[in-house]
Amino acid sequence: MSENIYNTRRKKLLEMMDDGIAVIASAVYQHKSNDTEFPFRQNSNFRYLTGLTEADSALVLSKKNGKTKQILFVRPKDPIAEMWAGKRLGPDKAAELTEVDEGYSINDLEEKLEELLPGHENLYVHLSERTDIADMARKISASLFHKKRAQKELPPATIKNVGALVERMRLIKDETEIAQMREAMIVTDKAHRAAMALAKPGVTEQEVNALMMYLFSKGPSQGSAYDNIVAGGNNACILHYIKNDEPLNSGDLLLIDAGSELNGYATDITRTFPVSGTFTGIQKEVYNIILDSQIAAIELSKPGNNSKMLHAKVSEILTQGLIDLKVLSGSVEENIAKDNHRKFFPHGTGHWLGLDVHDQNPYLVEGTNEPTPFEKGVIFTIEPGLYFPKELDNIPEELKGIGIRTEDNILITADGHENLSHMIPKTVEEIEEACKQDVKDFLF
Ligand SMILES: [Mn+2]
Repeated sequence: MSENIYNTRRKKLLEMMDDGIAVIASAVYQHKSNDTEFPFRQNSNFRYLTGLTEADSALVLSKKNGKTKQILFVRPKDPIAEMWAGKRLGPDKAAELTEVDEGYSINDLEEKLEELLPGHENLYVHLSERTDIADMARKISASLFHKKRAQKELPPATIKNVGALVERMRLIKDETEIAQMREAMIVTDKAHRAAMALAKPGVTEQEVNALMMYLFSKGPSQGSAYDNIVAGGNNACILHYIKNDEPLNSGDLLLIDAGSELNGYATDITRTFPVSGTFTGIQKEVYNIILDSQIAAIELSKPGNNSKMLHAKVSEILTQGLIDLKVLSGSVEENIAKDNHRKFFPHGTGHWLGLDVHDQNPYLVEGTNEPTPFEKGVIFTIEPGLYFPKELDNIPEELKGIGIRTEDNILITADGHENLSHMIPKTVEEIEEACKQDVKDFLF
């Protein structure tokens, strides 16, 4: 039997660790009200290292005198609790499934840590997630200094961030991870096409969102990776507009930023298209400026390059566009030097993508101010946009109420890139064609 991928990842993490003990906690249920909870989402680092989606669990990895041990703590079997809230694996089954050395009840974590901590130089915890677990481990470590039995083997005296190590591993996606994202992208493509087919004057943002949620949930994806943005007209100028409750108007554009999620892996796609199916002259002009900048950034996506280079290229093309549109005057260089373009392009060009929609991977080379160079297996978004809110003074009247963004998901390959979302309509012609499709084609 081949070793499971999660075991391979844990072994790699153990190799990266100095002598020490790591405690990596799962997510816990978040209380909503009375006896109900918010939808559960597993902690991404814990999922990456175990594949488990159970709440209230912890992984402990020990590396001491050249020997390693992997221990998993999960909720114990409990027939009554399971009758209400679903099956639990239990410690034995969870240990077997994940190929760790030992499995225990999560109720024993504190007691076991007292036994396990002595003799390790470093305590690895996450410094910003499940800080209750980090605090607990640190307190146990401190109390052990005062106990007699700790005289021979001292508890760890140094705290290190395990998140930094796991998140560096997560930067490079392996084939299983890429496969999840490819599959999710098929659904995301379908949902964006369905939205283009459904949208017309009088239909609401809410209805378009509902259709996309239906398709994301129907599968094989398992819902949306983040709160969908379905923003008609001027609403597109609110970058994180998630109210999605207004009617769509003739002559307006509709900006949709929405992606499905599969087994925790996110897709993150934005398309902007005309509500009535045809771009106006000025909409087309702005759209193509953004598209040109995006295509230029995609072309720069290859090993060795970095996000800063892409952002510089996008900023240059968008700023030239703003000059052509008579929004800015002067040269590209002086406008960029004064950050004048930031008023209309206030966000970054993209972000890492993976188990989290804004994947927790390092943006800088450790200990430097240098951007992380692209290498085979990294995945990120490229999402330039321009926004001209109605409320803005001193811009041409015809631009007011236009907000456009185009976003694709890019995988770096050995000698270039692959656009994972290449199939989703993007040029003016492709979009106008997709708007003509019958929405019934997407329903069942
Ligand atoms: Mn994005």
